[in-house]
Amino acid sequence: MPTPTSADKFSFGLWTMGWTARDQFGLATRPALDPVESIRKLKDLGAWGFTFHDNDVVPFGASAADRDKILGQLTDVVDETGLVVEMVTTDTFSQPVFKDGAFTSNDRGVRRYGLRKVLENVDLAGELGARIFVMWGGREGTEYDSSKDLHAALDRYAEGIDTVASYIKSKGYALKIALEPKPNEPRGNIFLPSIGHAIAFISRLEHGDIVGVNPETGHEQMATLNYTHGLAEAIWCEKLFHIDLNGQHGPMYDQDLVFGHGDLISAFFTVDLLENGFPGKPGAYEGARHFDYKPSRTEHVQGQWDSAAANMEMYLMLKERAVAFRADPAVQEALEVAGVTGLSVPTMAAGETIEQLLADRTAYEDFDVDRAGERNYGFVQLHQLALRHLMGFA
Ligand code: 3MF
Ligand code: MG
Ligand code: MG
Ligand code: MG
Repeated sequence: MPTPTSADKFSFGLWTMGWTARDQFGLATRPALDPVESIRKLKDLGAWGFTFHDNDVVPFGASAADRDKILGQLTDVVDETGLVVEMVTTDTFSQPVFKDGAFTSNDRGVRRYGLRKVLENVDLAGELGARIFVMWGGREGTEYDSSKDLHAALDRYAEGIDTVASYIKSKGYALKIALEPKPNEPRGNIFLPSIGHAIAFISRLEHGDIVGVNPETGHEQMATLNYTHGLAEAIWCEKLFHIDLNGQHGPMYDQDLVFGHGDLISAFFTVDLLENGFPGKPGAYEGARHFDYKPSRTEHVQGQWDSAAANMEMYLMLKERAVAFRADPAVQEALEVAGVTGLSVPTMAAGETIEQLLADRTAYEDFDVDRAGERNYGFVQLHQLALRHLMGFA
């Protein structure tokens, strides 16, 4: 089995394997893990970095003295292990105060409080040298459309993000914001439900230059969207700043399974895209391979760590297969036959004008549409080759 090293840039949220498995219907099934011990354990397993919400390490409402003590312990273990704090995020969803959102709450006092909580955490992220500040607005949304002025909600959301971005710039932190889309859960409908919605929103911001996205596998799949396509568009827009990898079985609750334990074929093509898809192109993703999963409620401490290791193993096994897939001469030939390689040839000739295209009879009047309609693209055979590689039969 391939084993992870820091060069693989694997990273975990402390809330992931640390989840005590309290859910809608049941109590916690295991004790909370000590963040300091978790960081040591992640290092032993071969991870490169870790991430956290403010309240994963500092309890909500802790005194300044307690906060400083806890953060001191955190920086000590960072020095000891050499693990990288690559991303920091703020919890604006757990506490009752945020039940109608933080930046888009109908209550202006809550909005101002939410903004202050986030700005405090930006300072922490900046001081710890994190490069990415994820914002998942899990409570920004509605159950009932009558409850929200939707235009004003988007104005307030943009105002909030722009305020945070302008604060980052004014402080000179090397931080970029990554918005995390999710269609629903815990709200009935969450604002910025998909990668595409988030990218369109970012284009309307004043400080959108330092704002991108943090797409999560399961979040897109809950909305029946293709995660790999979403990543590709985010890269193409030069907006893929971070990723949350995990597993999901189609449109149901947010399962947060181990990466590859949901839709394995989709996971294969996600890894193929990340490893082989855009090397050297503008926006190519070089950040952490970050996992946002949950050990299932049936697991106790051993299962928590086994599942963390499984994420990295899945990624590396898929990477090995994706690299072999691309290197296989039979695959290269099938890609040619299928026209995959030909898609990078511009449709218009170099320097060709629209007038010249309109005058080109071979493009239209004399084009053999019947013959083109009879082309066998061979996509099924190409996919079969991919699956042979995925299943180890190539
Ligand atoms: C919820 C999530 C969140 C975000 C996190 C920011 C608790 O479905 O995915 O995890 O990822 O808040 O990173
Ligand atoms: Mg999630
Ligand atoms: Mg999830
Ligand atoms: Mg997530």
